[in-house]
Amino acid sequence: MMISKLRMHKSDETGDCLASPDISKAQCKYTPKEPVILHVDMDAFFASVEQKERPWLVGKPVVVGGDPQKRHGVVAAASYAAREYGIKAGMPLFTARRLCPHAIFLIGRHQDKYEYISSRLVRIFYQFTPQVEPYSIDEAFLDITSCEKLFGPPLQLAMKLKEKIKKQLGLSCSVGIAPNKLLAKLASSLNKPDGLTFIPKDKVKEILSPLEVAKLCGIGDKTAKILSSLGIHTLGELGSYPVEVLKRKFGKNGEWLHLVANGIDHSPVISQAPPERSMGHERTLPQDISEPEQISSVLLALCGMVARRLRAKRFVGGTITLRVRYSDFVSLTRSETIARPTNSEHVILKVAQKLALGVESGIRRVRLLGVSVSHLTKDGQSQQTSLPFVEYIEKRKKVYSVMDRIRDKFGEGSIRWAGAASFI
Ligand code: DCP
Ligand code: CA
Repeated sequence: MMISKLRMHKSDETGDCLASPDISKAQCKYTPKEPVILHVDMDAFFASVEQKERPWLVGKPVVVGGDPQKRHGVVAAASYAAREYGIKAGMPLFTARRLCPHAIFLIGRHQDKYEYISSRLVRIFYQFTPQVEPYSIDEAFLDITSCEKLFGPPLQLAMKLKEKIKKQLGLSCSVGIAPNKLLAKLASSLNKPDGLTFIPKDKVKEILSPLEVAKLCGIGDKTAKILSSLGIHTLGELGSYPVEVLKRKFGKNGEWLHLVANGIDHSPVISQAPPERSMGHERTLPQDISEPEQISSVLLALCGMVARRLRAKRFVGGTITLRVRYSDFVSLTRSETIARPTNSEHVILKVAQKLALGVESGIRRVRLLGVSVSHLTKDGQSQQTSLPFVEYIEKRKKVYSVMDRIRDKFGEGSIRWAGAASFI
């Protein structure tokens, strides 16, 4: 098996490889009860997603941000080739253009797409452990303390995870493994891109000491500046600085700075429920139907229920699936993916009706109908909508919200759209 860039830690001049390919040896240092935390961070996330879609951009300087023609707008993501020119996230786009005029500038307007990849990523994490804490759109902590029996030692698990992400999403990530979240996050940042770094408990001090204070998550530029004015530049210097002086200078944070500089962090991985894959409803009808109006009426009721569930969990879905079972028990499903994920029953209905036309549901007698929505992502992401429709969509959203509240209070059957089947 190919091991992807198992690199030595920069500070390790002895050649004692932290992420040793000799996994069994590295692994011996963990006793089963010690926490094993893994941090995953996708490499140049938005830029890599764009490169995956357009393979000819792979290896090229790619910058994702706002419109480069406009003077405002900043870099959201820069490919690693772009970073060689000094381009980094948060930099004004015109500066990035000056640094590398031949870079490919893409407008990052596809937040939904990135959210969708992110939700697929989270699903991959849950295949390894139920203890998953998504940290940002492209980062997560995984508590893999008890996963050895299923997936082997932590480094082996990490390699399997990296391979799975590569195979299923076509993207690379960097992984850090350590005894706590703080150190796992640090570890994943040490060998980017496509890195795999292991910080064993007995090397924490050695690894942390020479690093600049700002390398640690939570120590920003402002704090680093104040520390620098005290003559503290490295984590080694910070860790051995009198904690009382730090407390006087930083208040409560003084103690925290002392602890983290010594690699101490007891924060648990706060896992969330695994994301739902799809939401749907189906009904066996009281009698077989074939009239298009009857079918539409049932579909409207089903779409209303699905959309309500999506809204309740603040999801939108991009793929709509219709399931039909005929009176002769033959069943089939048809799906369509829409450009803008939705939780509107009217949008779902429109697609379901179109799909129903394609399965002769107006000709053959139908016994069961079902509608489901998959490719779920969280609602509320920026979706570009042409202006005339914004007002219309907002009005509709208000109606949905009022109907949802009425149903919350008086029950599901208390209100329904005119034309929706009442027996559902
Ligand atoms: N992002 C953004 N604006 C920023 C920073 C980030 O829109 N100022 C978006 C784009 C990034 C994504 O969030 O691709 C993830 O942010 P990261 O900080 O993890 O950066 P990258 O994944 O791009 O790069 P790295 O390989 O350094 O993690
Ligand atoms: Ca990242």
